[in-house]
This record gives sequence, C-alpha cells and structure tokens, in this order.
Amino acid sequence: MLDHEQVVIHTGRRSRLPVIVAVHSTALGPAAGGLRLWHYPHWRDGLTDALRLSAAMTAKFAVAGLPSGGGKAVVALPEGMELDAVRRRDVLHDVADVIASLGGVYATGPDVGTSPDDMASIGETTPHVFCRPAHLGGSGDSSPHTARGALAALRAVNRRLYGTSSLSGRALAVVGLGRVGADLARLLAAEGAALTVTDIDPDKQKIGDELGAVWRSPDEILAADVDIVVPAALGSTLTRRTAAELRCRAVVGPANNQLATPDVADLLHQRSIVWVPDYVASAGGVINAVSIELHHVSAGEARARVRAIEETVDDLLDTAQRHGQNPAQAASELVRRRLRVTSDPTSAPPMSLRLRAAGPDDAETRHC
Ligand code: PPY
Repeated sequence: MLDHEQVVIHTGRRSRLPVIVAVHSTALGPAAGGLRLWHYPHWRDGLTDALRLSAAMTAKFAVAGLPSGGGKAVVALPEGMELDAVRRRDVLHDVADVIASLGGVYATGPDVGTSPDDMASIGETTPHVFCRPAHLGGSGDSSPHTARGALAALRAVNRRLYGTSSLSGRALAVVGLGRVGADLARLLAAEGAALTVTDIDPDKQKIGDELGAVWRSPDEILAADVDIVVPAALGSTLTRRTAAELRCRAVVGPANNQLATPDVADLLHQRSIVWVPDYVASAGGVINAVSIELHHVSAGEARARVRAIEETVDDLLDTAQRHGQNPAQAASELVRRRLRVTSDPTSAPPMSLRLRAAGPDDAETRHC
C-alpha cells in the first residue's frame, strides 16, 4: 500500500530526466525535504529512495517537534552521466517547475548531490526552496548544522554509556567524509576524540591525515574496535551481516537510511548496541533551515534547537528503557503519537502552536 499523500514523476521538459517528488505527509504542515541528484541503475531505484527518504522526513520533523511534513525530491541520473553547468541548470529548472506545480505543498532543500547554489537556481522559478546562499536570503549550507545535530546525539549516547557528554578520548569510527561527515569528524577531533575514518573516495584520506585519524577501508571499518560507529555515508550501511560484526557499543550518525531493513534495529538491540534512529540524529540541518527561514528565529535560537537533539535523544533512550523497547520503536511511537494528535480535530493544537510550551502529556515538545 502506498502510504504517501502524493508522488509526482515527471519527465523534465528541458533535461528529459525523471524528476520525482514524493510528498509523504503534510499532517504537521507543508512538506519539506532535500533534492537528491544522484546516479541510479534505474529511475525506479530513485523512486524507491524518494519514497523512503520522504517518509523519514515526516518522522524527522515529528520527533524534532516542528510543524512541517515530509517530502523528498530525486532526480535519477543514469549511471555515468555527468552534468555540465548548462545541463545542471536545466535539471534544476525542471525540478523547480514540478515544485511550483505543487503550489506550496512541498519545499525543497539540499541533499546528496546538491548545494546552496543549486537551491539558488531553483529559487529563480519558485519560492519553495530552503538553504539558498545567505546573500539571496536563504540560510545557506545546512551541512554544518547537520553535523552539530549529530554531535548532540552523540553526546546524549556518550553520557548514557560512559557518564559524560564529553567525547574527549572516545574512540569513534566515522564512516564517510562527505560534507557532513568531514564537518563532524573535525568537530570530534577538536574535542579530542580518537578517530578512525573511511570513505569510498581514497582522496579523502587527506582529511583523515589532517585530523590525525586512522584510515580503514570501507569494508573493514564497521568491525573496528571502537566505542561508537558514526554512519555518515550514503546507503544502508547496516545489514544483518554488518550488524553482527560490530564491536562498538553504539551506532549514531547523520546518514539517512542507515538500516538495510527495519529488523536490523532489533538485532542491534539484542546485541546491546545503542542505535539512535537516523531520522533523529540527522535532523540538525532541517531544524536550522526551517527555524530560520519559516519561523524567523535568530541564528542563536536555531542553534539551540539543533543542540536540543541531545535532550530529544536522552528522552528517547529513557522512554525506550522504561518500556523495554529499542530506541527505534520508541521513536516510531513518538512519531505516530504526534501525527495522530494533529489529525484528530478534537485534540490539542498542533505543535507549531506549542513550540517550547510543554504540556503535561507531551513533555517532549519543549525541545523545539
Ligand atoms: C534532510 O535532512 O534529509 C534533508 O532533506 C535536508 C534539508 C535541509 C533543509 C531543508 C530541507 C531539507
């Protein structure tokens, strides 16, 4: 059964490429989620990605206590296709046409393969776009905020496991040194963490060297003898097989879609490995963008909202422990509860009206 509100698949007028926009839910507000411009063996694989990622955006906003819905856009590039500047603008304008046709139901932002400059190109046609460069009125690159949000999640887990939120001396394996992974690795190194890193691009070893990190191949890193594994790469890193090989006590990172299948969360739990759901640990970027561009809060307040991921994770781990659940179950129950609350007209007002105003039954809303 399709549990998305709408999915548009459109052949771009200029690029002739498949533009996919999946709107999973607008129960909490208009949908937001990034544009992934990436290579896929077949455009249907891009559709699968859009469906999964847009549902994760719904969960991301619900857990963060923000009044936005979940969506995602994907342009599925055939394997090996490179876009020159002209073709790229064509693609972005094709995406902008689809977004404009949705009349505000969905706004896009950066994701894998897209940048604030790309958002500027989309912004030439439609206002429904986040993270344009600051000189064009946007909140700019979301990656540093995603990295800070993941750091906040790591602090909560570290405190639970080791009694301190400081990551100094902690052994962490960062899997993927893209924009977010590299930012996060820098923050961790600055705090004195002992890093092991990897990326599929061997050139990224330079970043590892700068940070004094140990380099491992992507195949080896999940079995590294570290305290916490930090997924920051594309793709479902955790399969039943790789989960069985882990030697760490926790898996917490900013990557989307970390689990190959949902049952891997149970496997991790059985092995007493704490897994913070990806849609909780990766929310910093959207929290910052939406807070600044939609709620018009100050940069300082937006940072505080990103930092509050630490409390959100703390609460989730508490709830999970109290109910004998794994964190993934606790998080999806929280999502269901928050979506149910707003779709029931007799219930309390949506959390947009309760940001920072905790009610007795929904203490979690205070975090954002
Ligand atoms: C994500 O968090 O997965 C995103 O899609 C990034 C994003 C950032 C800012 C606005 C919308 C989406």
